[in-house]
Amino acid sequence: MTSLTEIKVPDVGNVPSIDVVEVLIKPGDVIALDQTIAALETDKASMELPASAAGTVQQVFVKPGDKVSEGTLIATVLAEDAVVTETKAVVEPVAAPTPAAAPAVAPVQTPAPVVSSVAEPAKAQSAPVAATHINTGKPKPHASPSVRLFARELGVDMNLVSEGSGRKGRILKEDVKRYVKKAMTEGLPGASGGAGIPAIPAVDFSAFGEIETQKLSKIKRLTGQNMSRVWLNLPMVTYHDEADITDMEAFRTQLNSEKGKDEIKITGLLFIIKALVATLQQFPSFNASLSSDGENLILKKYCHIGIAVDTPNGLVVPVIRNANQKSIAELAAELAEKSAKARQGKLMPSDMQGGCMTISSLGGIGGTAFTPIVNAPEVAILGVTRAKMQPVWNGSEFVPRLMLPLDLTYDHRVIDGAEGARFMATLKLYLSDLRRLLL
Ligand code: CAO
Repeated sequence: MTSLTEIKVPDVGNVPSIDVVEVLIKPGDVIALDQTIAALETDKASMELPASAAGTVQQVFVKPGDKVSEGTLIATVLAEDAVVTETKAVVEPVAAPTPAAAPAVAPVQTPAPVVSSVAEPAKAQSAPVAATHINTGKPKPHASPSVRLFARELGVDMNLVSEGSGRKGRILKEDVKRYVKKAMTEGLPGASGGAGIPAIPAVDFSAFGEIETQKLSKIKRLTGQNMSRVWLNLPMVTYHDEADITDMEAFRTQLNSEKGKDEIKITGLLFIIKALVATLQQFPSFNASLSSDGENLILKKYCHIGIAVDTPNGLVVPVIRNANQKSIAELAAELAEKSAKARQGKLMPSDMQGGCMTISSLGGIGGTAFTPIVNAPEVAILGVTRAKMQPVWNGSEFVPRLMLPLDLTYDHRVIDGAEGARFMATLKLYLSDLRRLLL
């Protein structure tokens, strides 16, 4: 059964002239019950007009700029099994201009608000922003439904968008765009920890004892911003395993015993770089980055490895270019030079750009495992902690083997668990038998 139903302006409290600000439907649209179909505005309030019937829009009788009043026909709808309710406008107070003397929480008087007959679940569906709204004590921002929808699509909390540039402080699309641009370039405002997450509240620590405030170094501040951005943007998984480096260590010790006093010593990290580049060549999706729109994987034909270096000013990541083409001696010289430069604060920005994958080695300090954060837009990072002699079962007996803990964190949008495990298995194979690097 179908029937033609009229949607009219409901009783909004004896207001003779209401402006049509926006019309959100056109003939042919299929609309749901309570879907917002128009934005109306009086001197004192902004209203979202919900559909009083579901079905296909036949004709729309108003356009933005029209003046309407109670009973004005807005649209006709061909309703199937027509469920028709009495239309009730959802009225929002106008946020501005609020009289300066009025308490911040007091909304401007609205025309006798209409008591909504819409069921509670339907209300919750039509107002998702309100459902997640952090109570700032301020009146709800004044904006049309399409601007709210736009903000919702971008994940913007309308309450954080400062005063709108439209009439009576109405928030326009441009204001939302400006807010997003600001958030992208300057970080999200102090009122929020990012992505709408409430910030950790400020605490007066001096209330509990003596304190001293130290300014963070620029590197620490930038690292902090970058880490937070990566943490919020990347779904990361860390996979842990151990490589048997007993033979590698014997080889390394032998090489170092052959070296003169002033020659650069070979550390295990150099073999790890070698093994990593060989593994990367077998797993191109690890030597890659996601395009910024998330649509494409950009595979890199070069293999530049970043090495996290601990400095007095904080963490920096110099990059060893074309690490796959360098010998252990060349890698040793370059790592020594770059880590010295890093600790003296002499690295140039170009020394830290273009990395394909990063190694973060804490092995010189200790540890059994950790969960390094991917150095995005790279898609994976390898963490290394301290090698330890362990009893390993060889099938007939326990034998002492030097085991190196490895932690592989990857961006799960690009790499799945099985691929991560296979990557680690290959890396372990190279580390446990360096001869395989010759193959
Ligand atoms: N297991 C056991 N011993 C290890 C080891 C490991 N996994 N890794 C290093 N060692 C040993 C080295 O062999 C060396 O021993 P000797 O003094 O007997 O020769 C000693 O520890 C110191 O090594 P190192 O750290 O100076 O040298 P490296 O090549 O292993 O690392 C560098 C170089 C620059 C990566 C390192 O000095 C560094 O800065 N690491 C910190 C990285 C970091 O901060 N990561 C955290 C990032 S996430 O916040």
